[in-house]
Amino acid sequence: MIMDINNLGFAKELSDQMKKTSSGPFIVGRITQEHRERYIVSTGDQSYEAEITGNLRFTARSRSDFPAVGDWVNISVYDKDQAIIHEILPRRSVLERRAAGNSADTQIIATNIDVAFIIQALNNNFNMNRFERYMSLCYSSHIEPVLVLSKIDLVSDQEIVDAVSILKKRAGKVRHILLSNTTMEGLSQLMATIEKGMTYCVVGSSGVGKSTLINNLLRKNTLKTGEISTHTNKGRHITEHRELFVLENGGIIIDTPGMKEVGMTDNPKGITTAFQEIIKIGRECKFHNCNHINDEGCAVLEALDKGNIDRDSYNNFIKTQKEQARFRTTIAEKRKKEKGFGKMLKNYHKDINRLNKGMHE
Ligand SMILES: Nc1nc2c(ncn2[C@@H]2O[C@H](COP(=O)(O)OP(=O)(O)O)[C@@H](O)[C@H]2O)c(=O)[nH]1
Ligand SMILES: [Mg+2]
Ligand SMILES: [Zn+2]
Repeated sequence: MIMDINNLGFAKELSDQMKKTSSGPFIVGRITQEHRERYIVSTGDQSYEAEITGNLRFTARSRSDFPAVGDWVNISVYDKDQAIIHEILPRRSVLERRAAGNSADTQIIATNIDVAFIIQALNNNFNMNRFERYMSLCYSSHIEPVLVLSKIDLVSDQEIVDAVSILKKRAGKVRHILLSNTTMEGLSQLMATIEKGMTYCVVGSSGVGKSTLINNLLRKNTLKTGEISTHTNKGRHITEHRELFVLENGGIIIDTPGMKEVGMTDNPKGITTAFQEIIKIGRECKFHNCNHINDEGCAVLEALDKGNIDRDSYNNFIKTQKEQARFRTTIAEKRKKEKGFGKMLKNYHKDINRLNKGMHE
């Protein structure tokens, strides 16, 4: 296949955008890999090892100001296969989570994504609450979630039926696919959802079959796969990384490392969309700022009593919302501290100026 920039999903809207923003002798490429602030950028027909400019690094205020896999970037080439990244072009969508630990930062999973395949292995990893978390992250940024239940070859038919009934009850409108990377059941259904020029990513815990799925889609063993024991850390160690691939049918797909925590970001849109049934009923509550926990005249609690809202889903809704509120507090505190620090710096410079003046007088 002869490749050019269009094979990476380069769209007209982007080229229009570029005409407006870019200047200088740059060429545009897409980040296909990231290894600790070193990047691989592809222009379709060529790949470059790239670093960001000092200026980009210097003006970065948070981790999301650094390039991520999926980003469109302006680069300048200075050697056969070496380049400098000057600018990140505006992101059409960003899949991100709260950074692990107790930080006030978010971490980008991938950018410019149309569809996320959220994978859970049915034999030991199925968890509807976690699905709802991933769905919330997708809906925060116009990304369509597709729920994939993998390793169906390892479970009984009854287990499949039970899982699907939970999916239908709690995410009835969301597409789902039953998959085995071993028998290939469901692979053609998944392949059929992939369109030319659109960008997809696979997300989920470690060991659920993300890389195996991509190998199957590529029809070759490009990515290393294997069981990682999370308890003992023994066994074959797979260095997991983010990487973008172009499939034969023209779809673009990004592999991501396994995630242990799926922390909510501060964007409330995702949770509101993922739990829209609850939100809709909540419009009937007596008070418009009802928090649906113990308020008088709460339509959500009433629906819960009548069995019109799934109790597990409700509990997860309350939990993720609380977590989001806490995260927002953490961010607000951080900003306040930064502001305080900024003020201190200002005063410091004022003092220095005054001293300097005094010396000259
Ligand atoms: N039985 C079975 N094993 C699978 C399936 N998908 C992946 N595996 C195996 O599960 C292990 C982890 O797969 P991998 O793709 O590395 O998971 P990742 O961490 O999500 O990328 C490997 O040993 C795969 O061969 C599946 O559908 N059925
Ligand atoms: Mg993997
Ligand atoms: Zn209410």
